Amino acid sequence: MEFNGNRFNLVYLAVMLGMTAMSTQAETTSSWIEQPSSVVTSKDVGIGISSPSEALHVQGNAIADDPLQDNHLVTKRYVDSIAHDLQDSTLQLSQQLATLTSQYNTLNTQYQTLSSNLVSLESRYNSVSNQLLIALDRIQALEDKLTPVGRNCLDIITQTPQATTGFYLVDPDGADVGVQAFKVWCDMDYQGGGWTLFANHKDNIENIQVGELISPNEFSVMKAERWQALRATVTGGMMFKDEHGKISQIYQAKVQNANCRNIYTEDDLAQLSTLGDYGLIWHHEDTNCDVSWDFSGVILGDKDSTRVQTYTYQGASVIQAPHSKTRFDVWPYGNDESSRYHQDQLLYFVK
Ligand SMILES: [Ca+2]
Repeated sequence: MEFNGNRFNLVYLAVMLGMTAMSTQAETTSSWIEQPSSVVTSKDVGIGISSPSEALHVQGNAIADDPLQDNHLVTKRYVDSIAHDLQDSTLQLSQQLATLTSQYNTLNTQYQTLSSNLVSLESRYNSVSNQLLIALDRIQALEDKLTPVGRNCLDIITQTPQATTGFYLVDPDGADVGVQAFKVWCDMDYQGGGWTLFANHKDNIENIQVGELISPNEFSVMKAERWQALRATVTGGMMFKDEHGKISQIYQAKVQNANCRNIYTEDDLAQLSTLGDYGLIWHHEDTNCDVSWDFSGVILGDKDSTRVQTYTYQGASVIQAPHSKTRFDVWPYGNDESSRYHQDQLLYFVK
């Protein structure tokens, strides 16, 4: 065992001083410590015998079993007791260190095991996730095969009368030609169903967005090539459903015979040409095409520059001017010439 603390050094020095003094005056030297010759050789202290064992109290420096003051030197018994105490403390600390080392080793082993298990679990999780994704892809493929595919929603409900309102796969221009089949939202309830949603729009849209999937939950319009393929299949006309469930309609004859603009002249729903202050997807007017007092129309308009000023309050509206002879076939807005007083949003369907 080694004692390197300052306390031991002080004790050691004190003992040496004490023994030097004793040897100088009595020519006798304690046998319990080696006495360096360089320390102080003359001190006013009492002299012990060859094996001092009792406290000696003297004037000046003192040799004491119980050193309490700065000028006390210490006895071997004191040094032994301190050494014994240090031995005990060191032993206890060693035992605690051994215990802690053992506990650390145990915990470290457990940690290694848990780490290994975690790696294994992560690996299994990744494996299962991949298998799940593969399975979901297969389910989707099967669903697509099971879903009835038609040219439009009317085709689907004709083939499958029990079809309910929701998303279906359509290929308006037929398989393997033109556009690829794509999903559409079909209203299969109103007037026997078969209505295909091609736009969802509201007032105050600065720029119309083209959507991959046109749904009642997102404002967007159908891609141009899909719209062109879909409109070629229309046989029943148009329907517009506002956010309150109110429905307006134009039957197919009027859709086809609009003299100013109809769905067959507007190829890109996101880039409708404007007339006056409107972006119109359908427009019939008794005289001229200047959207004056005798026209009916369906607005699918956005700002798209500063040219259109009415987009903020009737970007999605239907209009039949008071003197228009061409009326909507279904008009739920009373005597008002514009639906803008009653609604802000429209779902645009064809059938
Ligand atoms: Ca096709």
